[in-house]
Amino acid sequence: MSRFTNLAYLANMIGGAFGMMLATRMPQNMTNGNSTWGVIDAPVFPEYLTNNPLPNGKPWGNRHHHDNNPYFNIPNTGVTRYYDFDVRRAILAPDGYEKSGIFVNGQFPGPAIEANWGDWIEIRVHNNIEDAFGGKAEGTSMHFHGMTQKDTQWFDGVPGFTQCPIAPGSSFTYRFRADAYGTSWWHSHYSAQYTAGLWGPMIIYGPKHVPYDIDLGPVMLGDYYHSEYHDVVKAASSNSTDFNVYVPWSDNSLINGKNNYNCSMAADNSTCYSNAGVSQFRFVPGKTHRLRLMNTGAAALIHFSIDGHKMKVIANDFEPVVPYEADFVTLHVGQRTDVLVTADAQPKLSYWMRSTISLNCSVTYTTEAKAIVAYQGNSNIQLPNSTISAAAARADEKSFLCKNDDLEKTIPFFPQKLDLHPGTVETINVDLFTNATGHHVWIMNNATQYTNYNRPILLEAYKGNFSFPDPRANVYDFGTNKTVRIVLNTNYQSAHPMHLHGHNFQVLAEGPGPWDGKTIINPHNPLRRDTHVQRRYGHLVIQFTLDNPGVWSYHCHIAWHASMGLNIGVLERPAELSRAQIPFVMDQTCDNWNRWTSTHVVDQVDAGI
Ligand SMILES: *[C@@H]1O[C@H](CO)[C@@H](O)[C@H](O)[C@H]1NC(C)=O
Ligand SMILES: *[C@@H]1O[C@H](CO)[C@@H](O)[C@H](O)[C@H]1NC(C)=O
Ligand SMILES: *[C@@H]1O[C@H](CO)[C@@H](O)[C@H](O)[C@H]1NC(C)=O
Ligand SMILES: *[C@@H]1O[C@H](CO)[C@@H](O)[C@H](O)[C@H]1NC(C)=O
Ligand SMILES: *[C@@H]1O[C@H](CO)[C@@H](O)[C@H](O)[C@H]1NC(C)=O
Ligand SMILES: *[C@@H]1O[C@H](CO)[C@@H](O)[C@H](O)[C@H]1NC(C)=O
Ligand SMILES: *[C@@H]1O[C@H](CO)[C@@H](O)[C@H](O)[C@H]1NC(C)=O
Ligand SMILES: *[C@@H]1O[C@H](CO)[C@@H](O)[C@H](O)[C@H]1NC(C)=O
Ligand SMILES: CC(=O)N[C@H]1CO[C@H](CO)[C@@H](O)[C@@H]1O
Ligand SMILES: [Cu+2]
Repeated sequence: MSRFTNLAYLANMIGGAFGMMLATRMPQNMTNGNSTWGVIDAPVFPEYLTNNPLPNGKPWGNRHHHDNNPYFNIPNTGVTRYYDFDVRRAILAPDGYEKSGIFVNGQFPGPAIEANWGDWIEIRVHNNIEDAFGGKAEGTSMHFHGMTQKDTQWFDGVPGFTQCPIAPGSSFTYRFRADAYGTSWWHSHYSAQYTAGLWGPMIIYGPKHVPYDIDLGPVMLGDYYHSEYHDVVKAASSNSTDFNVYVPWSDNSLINGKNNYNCSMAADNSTCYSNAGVSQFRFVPGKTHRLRLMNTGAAALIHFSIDGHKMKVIANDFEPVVPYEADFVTLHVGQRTDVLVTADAQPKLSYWMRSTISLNCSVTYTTEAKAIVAYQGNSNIQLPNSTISAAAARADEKSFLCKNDDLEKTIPFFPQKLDLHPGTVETINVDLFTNATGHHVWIMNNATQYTNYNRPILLEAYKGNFSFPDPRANVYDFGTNKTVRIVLNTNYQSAHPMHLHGHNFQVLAEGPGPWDGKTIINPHNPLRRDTHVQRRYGHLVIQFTLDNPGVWSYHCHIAWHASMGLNIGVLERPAELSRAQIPFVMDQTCDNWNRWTSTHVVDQVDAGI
């Protein structure tokens, strides 16, 4: 099955119906495999899952909107949600360009993980990535973005940090608590493998702090590359002196795994179709819809807007915020923003939803992904002729600095004061470095992280070894400090969406130049989330509480930057690790990996995470 032979589709094309018309878009199985993301009238999402009957109404009992900080007072539902992930290579054409990728259950984007706040989630991952479709067998490992993994630090999914990769032909079961609620995603953390298609949304249902009518579910945004991910990583960390080589260009921008592509731009367009079709969403007139925006791409900063509609921001990552109005929303890789949209426009028309790659911050051959918003009752959906709002059209002018919304604007709904006397302050300088052979790597205080897949740091620490003399491990042992403040400064032109595992953090300051050591925005209640942008030529100051023994990656979520070593390990309360119960399966996973790597050469083209 190396090529599609969908007769109905070919007949359609031969019939001359070529272009962007709705009726002639490619069949869903050719573009997105077994996935139904992006089709009109896809099922909307429930308020909470009810398949396991629970007494007393909602599964979170009487926790209501005044005392329901997502990270505290987690309900014990006694329920486990089971998922089975078959990971293997296949050929799909999400934007019309046929290419080999790596998918879960043959779906792109991957299946949604759904749970109620407080449930346990169990995901059995089968690594069936084989030599096929131009790719090779390789390891894998799955990360559940934003989950703190308290007491389950083994299941954070970062290879070389918390586990050995899952060897081809092996399986591994992740088991963790849904210990925060809101919108997130899961993705492979093995090299830049997720950009080959190995990701999907994760929704944890919980109390609402703002009322709405309909949960429209995930709206997954991101840049998209036609080259195989190894090749992109190699180019990014190459010793080419050509900026356009070591800063790779994306080919397209997708919404829920779809967009059209202009095949004339492809070097080889023999298996490229210019009518893949775009995603479609249904609004119910007069109702307020929740859209769970997430940037699941590789490298691009994105602006999101819907023609003719205003949005209200209600959460960033897993943190509810005091609602504010927005004409557009800015998301860098790994970030989520929940918005409410009231369907108050002319219901007979349809409207473009737009996900626009910032050309000031990223490089791409296709800037805009579009999707269609049509109202219920409109049975004859036409291509919209709506136009972008003036404010959204100017989004990129303001974003020359490649930053998130001003910190002043985003107020956590559940206030939390800042500890003004952190146990330790670590200042780290971030820069691009050209090494002796001319290769490009990122340095953090002069060190470039490189992962040893065969000796995960957490497993070493569990055995009582807290010393990582190889500078490439890039481990910071914060011991038993109560709180830690990390200051990142950069003189370089790149911005970085910095993601910390195991925690949500407070953002104290971000701005131009190095931090002055004083300025703190909203110290009585600073912004909290798990991913925030360090702007170009600027600083980002975060602080978090060391309440989660383990080793947690703090890395740039630009896939290519992580590949080029922009990553540190936060070692937290290591002495307590030996008291934690290590599942025996961790050693078994390393045995399987060691056995596989003794007969196969691992082509580790990058830092490994
Ligand atoms: C493929 O590229 C050629 C040359 O640019 C162009 O003439 C042709 O229309 C393209 N095919 C498609 C399907 O876009
Ligand atoms: C498609 O790309 C080709 C080559 O870059 C360009 O000449 C053409 O105008 C593009 N077509 C559209 C509809 O943008
Ligand atoms: C395009 O705009 C015109 C009026 O401006 C309207 O009558 C027509 O229905 C619109 N079409 C769509 C698909 O929205
Ligand atoms: C430079 O970096 C590249 C990519 O990380 C690495 O393969 C190479 O060995 C480094 N060269 C030196 C001299 O360290
Ligand atoms: C680029 O790196 C390769 C090794 O990866 C080395 O052989 C070559 O000399 C380097 N080129 C330059 C210009 O440094
Ligand atoms: C990084 O290296 C430079 C040049 O070798 C040196 O001046 C600087 O002190 C180093 N910085 C750190 C934090 O080690
Ligand atoms: C501790 O772990 C590191 C990294 O795996 C290793 O280099 C070092 O030799 C270990 N030390 C001991 C005492 O085992
Ligand atoms: C606090 O963290 C620093 C590293 O920033 C470390 O040197 C120190 O030992 C830690 N203090 C405690 C009490 O663990
Ligand atoms: C300084 C800079 O490059 N600004 C550009 C940001 O992007 C907008 C729209 O693409 C351009 O008009 C600006 O010139
Ligand atoms: Cu980065």
